[in-house]
Amino acid sequence: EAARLIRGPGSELRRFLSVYYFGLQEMLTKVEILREELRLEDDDCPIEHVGSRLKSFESLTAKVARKGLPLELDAVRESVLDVAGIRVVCSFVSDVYLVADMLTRQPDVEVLETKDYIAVPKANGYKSLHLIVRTPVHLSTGPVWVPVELQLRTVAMDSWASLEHKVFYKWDRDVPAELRAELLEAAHIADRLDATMQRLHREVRATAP
Ligand code: 0O2
Repeated sequence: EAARLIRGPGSELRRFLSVYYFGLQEMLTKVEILREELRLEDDDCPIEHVGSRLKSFESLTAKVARKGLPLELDAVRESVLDVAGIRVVCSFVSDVYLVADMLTRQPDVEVLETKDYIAVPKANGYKSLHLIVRTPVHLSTGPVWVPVELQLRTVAMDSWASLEHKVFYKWDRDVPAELRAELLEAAHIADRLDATMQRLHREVRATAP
């Protein structure tokens, strides 16, 4: 999908998006190397799966409109920091912070913004750790630091978020109150699952032969 977007028509947009595509590849490589290394050390890898996307042109223009910005590439460059996005799904809540720390300790990864929706969930029940980081991409003209949004969450949080996302768009952002309440209850169930899995994980680590 990302590769298709940068080959599309419109060279200015193509150049604009290509820089995010390169930033995405750089950051993705860091995540994949970390994942491989941790997997080699221990079969019990804290990263379950990794996804990535370049924001679609439709989603980008909708966000620009929501923020009341002009549809100009300079304004978008300054104000939309999630054009490139990576989702890292981890086994346990503690792994989310462990992996975030391992990635952001790298000298060429600079944290621009942190939103910890695990510590302070959104009112609808959404939980994830969001980081905006930037990393250098070495172009023919020199280095360009590219922002990438990292979303880190557990399997339970991910499963809740993907269902909620579908419901949200199915109802065109206007989800009936009853359904919202059920989604909130489901988020609490996901929390309890995470807490139990975390406790079992600790017990197994402490007692396994
Ligand atoms: P898509 O399709 O993922 O691109 P800001 O960027 O700070 O101006 P924003 O975009 O609200 O404001 O930032 P935030 O809160 O960090 O959320 C950005 C992304 O997090 C969203 O991207 C979703 O992927 C995810 N997200 C945030 N809140 C929710 C939620 O309540 N439910 C679900 N399922 N996902 C959420 P986009 O831009 O919406 O879309």
